[in-house]
Amino acid sequence: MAAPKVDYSVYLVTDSTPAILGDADLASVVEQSLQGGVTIVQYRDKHSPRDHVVATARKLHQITQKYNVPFLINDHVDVAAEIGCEGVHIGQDDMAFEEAKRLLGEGKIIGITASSKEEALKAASQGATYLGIGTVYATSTKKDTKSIIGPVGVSSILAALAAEGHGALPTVCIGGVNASNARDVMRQTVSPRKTLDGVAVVSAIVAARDPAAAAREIQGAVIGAKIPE
Ligand code: TZP
Ligand code: MG
Repeated sequence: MAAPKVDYSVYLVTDSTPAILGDADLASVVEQSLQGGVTIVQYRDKHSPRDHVVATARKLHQITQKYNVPFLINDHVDVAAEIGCEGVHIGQDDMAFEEAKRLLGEGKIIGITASSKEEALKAASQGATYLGIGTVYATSTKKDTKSIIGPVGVSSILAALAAEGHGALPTVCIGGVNASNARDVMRQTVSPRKTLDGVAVVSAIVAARDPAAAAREIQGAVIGAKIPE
């Protein structure tokens, strides 16, 4: 069975570090963001032991299911297979795509990070469900970002995808996106025959005083940018 149709407009990527989450409760932040209109959630946890990741993933998955929103796990493909969530997001240095597909089985979402045309085209031809393109703007959330490619870099990756027959592959951009620049990034990255499907956001929602309001504002900006004026 093919993976179901997904709305990538407002893609929340979580962060449990004190610098971003502060003393807030992650499950509560995720639920508030869903109330504000987040359309897909990725649980990203680079530091916790596996048993904590499994327990948190189960808890967050229960919440996203109430909102009928897909729940993905970053890196931990085995945990995604164990809890039966909707998919995973993997980077260029993580588990190979084919191995992730074998572990998860059919019908799951496998997103891949791409920061260059080469990475994007390789991921697309392997059969990635969607691409996370970036880093678009400077961010302090991820320390090892390879390069800041800007809207121009995103746009040229989109153009290359379209030119190679991957115009229908869903794409989001990531890195430094917030309510103030979401509309611009959606607009500025448009390339012939291909636009972004949404924006992926960490700190602008997780570190927000009001995650629901932050998500709502970003949703408004993305939807506004999708409607031609
Ligand atoms: N990949 C590229 S940038 C990034 C990831 C996971 C972090 C983006 O965080 P923020 O807070 O939305 O800038
Ligand atoms: Mg990774």
